[in-house]
Amino acid sequence: MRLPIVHITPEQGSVSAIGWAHEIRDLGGLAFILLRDRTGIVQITIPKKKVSEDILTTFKEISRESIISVTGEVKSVDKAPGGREIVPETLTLISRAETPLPLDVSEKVPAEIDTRLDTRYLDGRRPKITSIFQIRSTVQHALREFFYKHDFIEITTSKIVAAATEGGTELFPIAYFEKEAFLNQSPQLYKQIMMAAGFEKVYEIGPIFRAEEHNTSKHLNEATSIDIEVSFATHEDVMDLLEQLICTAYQCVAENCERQLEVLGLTDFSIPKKQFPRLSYADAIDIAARKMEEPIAYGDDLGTAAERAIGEEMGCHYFITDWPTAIKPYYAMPYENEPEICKAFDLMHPKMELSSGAERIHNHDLLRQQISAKGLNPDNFEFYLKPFRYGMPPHAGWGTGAERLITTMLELPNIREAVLFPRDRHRVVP
Ligand code: AMO
Repeated sequence: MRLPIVHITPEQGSVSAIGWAHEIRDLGGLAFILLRDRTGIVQITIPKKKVSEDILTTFKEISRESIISVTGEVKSVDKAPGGREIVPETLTLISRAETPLPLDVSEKVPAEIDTRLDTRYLDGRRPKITSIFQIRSTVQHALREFFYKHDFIEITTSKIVAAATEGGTELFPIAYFEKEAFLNQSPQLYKQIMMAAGFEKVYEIGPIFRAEEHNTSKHLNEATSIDIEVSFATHEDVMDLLEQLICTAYQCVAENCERQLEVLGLTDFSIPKKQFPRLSYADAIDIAARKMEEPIAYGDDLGTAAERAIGEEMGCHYFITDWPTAIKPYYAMPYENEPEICKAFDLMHPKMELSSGAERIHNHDLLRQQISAKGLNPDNFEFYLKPFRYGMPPHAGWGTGAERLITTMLELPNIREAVLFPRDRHRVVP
């Protein structure tokens, strides 16, 4: 196996290293190449009078971002990155990069996000970008470990479906032989069916597709949803689980990604404190009405301006609970004594919504009624409704946007920064 650059030390004597030519400097009698891999940078120092003709010929052919390999003695040098340099005994050009480069990897020349997304193959070489996705990988690992420890079963449900879950709009139709089909908006119906199937605790981390027209810094047309569903649980139970999970994800990043956080300039990275405040929807509306210029009233959805106003006041992660039944999906359980309010919640970061969830209706007739009340045809939901007739346990769950979790955790200016190949209103390539 090759030696990652971060592990090269002067004590090793002779080493071989391989990576990208990050910077090339020719000072006449002396030349330098900064050799980079995803772990770091090491300096190759070429004293022209002391190295072979072959090395000098190869040096002339190397362009920035070419792949090169080197063997040679490692020496301590104070001024070089990591305090060491390699004086080459051999130098090989393995894969030459054309010039000019479509993007400056060294970040000396700033680039627009569109250019960066078009050239992820270069953008991804930037330490900041690598760090974002290393942290995302750490978070997903932490989530899976958390679910495994809490006895969840990981499920994978179909993304090709015949029915809408979150209402009748925002679906991408697809050509599916002679049938009408869509890309799934949420695993909602399937995770509930698995409660009927007796799985008790399930989770899925997978894609969701939303044909939302708006092109904003927090919406994607293809996002990753972290979904759970738990039998014999209330909305309170799954809210507790959610805040525990968020804290665990932050904790895991703090413990394992110190270098990446430093690269991103997040030296004051802090772990959210439990218990997150629980604010009722009615109180949330009061705050928004007080702080916002535009009018807002009980029964309105919370738009971006309202979310910002309330988030500013709260200043930390918080839940909005007890939503009007009329503005939450049909599957949310209404309070028995006050059915115009339901046991639904949103988890909010001061900047945006992270999750939605609810205790669900487990009574077949009530669910049918709520589907009709939303103007949907219950006959189209027969595959979903039928399981409610054969012993459906009470259950609750939530869905959390993975990209929003990363965007808020790393204070990224745009959700697209948390996705390798974002899909938005204008972008389907690459
Ligand atoms: P909801 O529609 O609120 O709830 O989605 C849950 C979470 O998914 C993320 N999300 C998005 N992220 C980026 N771009 C989008 N277009 C987008 N749409 C959603 C958000 C959001 O909070 N079935 C319910 C969940 C449940 O009750 O279990 C649902 O899908 O972070």
